[in-house]
Amino acid sequence: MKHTARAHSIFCAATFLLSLLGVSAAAANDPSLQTSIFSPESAPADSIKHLSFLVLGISGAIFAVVTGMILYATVRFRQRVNDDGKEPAQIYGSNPVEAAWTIVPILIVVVLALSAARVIQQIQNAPKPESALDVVVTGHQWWWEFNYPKLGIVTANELHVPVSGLQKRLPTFLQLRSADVAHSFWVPRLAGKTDVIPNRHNQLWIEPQRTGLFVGQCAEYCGTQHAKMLLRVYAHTPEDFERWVGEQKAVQAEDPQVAAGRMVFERTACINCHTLDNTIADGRFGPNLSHLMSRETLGAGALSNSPTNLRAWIKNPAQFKPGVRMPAMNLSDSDLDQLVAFLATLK
Ligand code: HEC
Ligand SMILES: [Cu+2]
Repeated sequence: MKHTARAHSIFCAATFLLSLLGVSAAAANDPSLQTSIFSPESAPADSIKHLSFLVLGISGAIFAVVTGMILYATVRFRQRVNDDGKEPAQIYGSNPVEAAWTIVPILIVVVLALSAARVIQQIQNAPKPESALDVVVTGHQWWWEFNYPKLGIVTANELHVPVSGLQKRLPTFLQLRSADVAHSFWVPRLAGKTDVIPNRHNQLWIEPQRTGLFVGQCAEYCGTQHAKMLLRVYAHTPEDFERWVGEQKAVQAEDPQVAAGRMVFERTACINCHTLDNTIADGRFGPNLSHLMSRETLGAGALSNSPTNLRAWIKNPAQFKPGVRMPAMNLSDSDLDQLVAFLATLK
């Protein structure tokens, strides 16, 4: 019994430490879901890792010295059987000792502050190359809008960017805005977290060096569904990125087979909150639904995207995100089927 209890507490402590590092059980199975700041894949995240090693090194050394001295004192000066009960020698005021424990900590703090300031400066003032991609990111309760102004693309929750090469740098510069409350944009393997604040434009840049999926989340409590305000960043080869851009810009031909579903969409309040190319829908309150099916998730990562899940979402979004800003529209089953058949064609 004792053994299992101890094994259990060791396990708990280990999971706790791992969770501090952002390594969850899911991440162990799927490396693309890893969010550790210790495995950076982009320049700003890399500088942050180096800085954190320095900070952890210095604090680790302080920890070792302090703990060592406490342990030494506890053992060396513990009460013994033949204790004479007298007070030890009382020593007051040693100038060298006072000076040492004032100056040394000041030096340590100065070193930490200056190294942090240098990294912050390097990241914030990094020159923006001509080739950089611009994206305006808007945080909403509880989803992300990604607007590529030069490309004329608006999408949600899943950011697509090219990887940067050694010959040609292709960083992505994100301008962060908020439509409502304070949020925070954080993809740990790509860059440090940056607050998204109403009436303020913050900037952040990422420069992934390899293709793949990098996950993140809103890192500032922003209301009930803050935990389901997830982020996905897909880094593509420049060719694949161009292909994605082409697909997003392509105008969808009207499919007569789903005309009924299209009618349901256009005569329902969906159009007040959502934009959809080629329809009268131009709402800005919810995600842009053009090319909806090119996304892997719905509701900012609340569920994976498939016609079945899409139907369940529209029927009652609050079952996946209680308090969500999209109401259940109480459509009849046949309307719902037609609507989903139509939305499923938005590739
Ligand atoms: C009052 C505004 C409003 C109305 C009306 C509305 N929606 Fe939404 N919708 C939203 C908001 C806000 C979200 C984002 C929810 C979230 O992720 O937290 C959303 C999300 C969605 C999503 C998921 C998109 C994504 O990429 O994650 C779909 C699909 C969708 N709505 C379809 C519809 C359809 C179809 C209708 C009409 C039957 C409709 N909505 C009506 C506001 C609305
Ligand atoms: Cu948020």
